[in-house]
Amino acid sequence: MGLPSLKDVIAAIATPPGKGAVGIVRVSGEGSLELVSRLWQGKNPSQLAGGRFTYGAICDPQTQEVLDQALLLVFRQPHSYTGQDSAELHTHGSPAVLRRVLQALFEQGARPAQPGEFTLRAYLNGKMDLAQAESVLSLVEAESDAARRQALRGLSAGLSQKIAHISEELFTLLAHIQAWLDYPEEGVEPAQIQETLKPVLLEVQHLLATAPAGRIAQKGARIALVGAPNAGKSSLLNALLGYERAIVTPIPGTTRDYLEAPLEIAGVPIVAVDTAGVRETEDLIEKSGVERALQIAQEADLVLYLADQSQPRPTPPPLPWARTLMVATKADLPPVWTEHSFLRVSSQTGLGLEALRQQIHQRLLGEAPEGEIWISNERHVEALRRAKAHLLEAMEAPEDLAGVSIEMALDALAEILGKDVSEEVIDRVFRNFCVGK
Ligand SMILES: Nc1nc2c(ncn2[C@@H]2O[C@H](COP(=O)(O)OP(=O)(O)O)[C@@H](O)[C@H]2O)c(=O)[nH]1
Ligand SMILES: [Mg+2]
Repeated sequence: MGLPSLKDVIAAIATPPGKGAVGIVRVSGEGSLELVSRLWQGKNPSQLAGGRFTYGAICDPQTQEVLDQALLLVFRQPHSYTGQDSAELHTHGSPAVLRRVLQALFEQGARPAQPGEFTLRAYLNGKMDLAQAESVLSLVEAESDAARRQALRGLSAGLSQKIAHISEELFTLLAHIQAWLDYPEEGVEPAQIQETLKPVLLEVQHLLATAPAGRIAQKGARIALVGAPNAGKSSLLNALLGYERAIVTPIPGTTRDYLEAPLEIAGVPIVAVDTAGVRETEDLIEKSGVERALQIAQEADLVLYLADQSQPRPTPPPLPWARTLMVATKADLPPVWTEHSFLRVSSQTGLGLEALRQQIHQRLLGEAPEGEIWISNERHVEALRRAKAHLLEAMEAPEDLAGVSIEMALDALAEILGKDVSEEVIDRVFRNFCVGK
């Protein structure tokens, strides 16, 4: 099918559907200012300086009917988002106005923009690389402060610079290897190849290690609260939420199903799942609740295993222990047992709650230090994994073959920035954008 032409003038509504204070129609492409001028009553857009607003009215050129009073913002190539002459019409935020304005633009020869086509043009015109374009999408979709920060870091080329830096080292090494192949007497020692590759490999591994945290910052995490009946799960959920969401009773087996509640810990959107108490039971409803609880624990990003320290210690259920935090509840009551691996918490007095929040944050995002680039995009993860595999190959290979593996690692890294990628890859990236972005 091929990528859409860069030459056409494209137009789209850039603001979300529905009514709003302001609505924005975007236009971009060669001749877009001349096209807009045919609808514009006011200062001639073709004579307006880039980056300037002007006030006027939008008219239907055929009937001379005024469609709305509006602001017009003009950008001149290459100083625009797309790198082309572009304009934004800021109208009143009425769907009726926006539709009519768009219609009039189409009648004057603009065509509807495809999803993400403005950003696609920015990428194809060299205004940003593919990783930055993907950050635009991540930023639009960011639902937490952590996700916003990461997307913004990507947009300001944080990842791109890191990839460029790693690639440079590999190019230099490649040149040395080439020289050695041409003039064996003055080239690199085999050990030198490994020495140079080691830190590069570490950097790639370091980036890959941030992927789980990056994904959680972008999409949020699910935390399951699991434990025996009466362990204090519902009370802890309420304490974390700060309001009474779940029913708390002294009767074991109150929560027979599960319930979900959204909360935020250190800027990360979290869905906490309160589950049925885990115990041997003959009650059919409770039994399926218990099975479901263990299932939810298996699927959660993090499990809180709760055990009441004022009662004899229960037998722990089968849980994914590597991603389970152990919590000793009712710490305001005298302990029957103590165990260092358990964090002592009282939902009643709030004791240990802050420490628990910190531990949750640490477990979810701990691999990815604040202030660094986190990988959150599946395409980047996949390319980095390939780069890592090729670098490992290069470490093992005889020096005359190491170069081939290094070249393949470089290709994988270049894909992240969108150098020499297929149209299919580009298409897949931009398909997820909305129209008008
Ligand atoms: N003293 C004390 N009692 C608690 C605490 N947390 C829960 N409980 C009590 O333990 C009982 C069971 O609590 P609940 O949250 O319903 O446990 P769940 O069955 O695991 O959901 C209720 O009577 C709660 O009031 C706590 O931190 N301190
Ligand atoms: Mg409960």
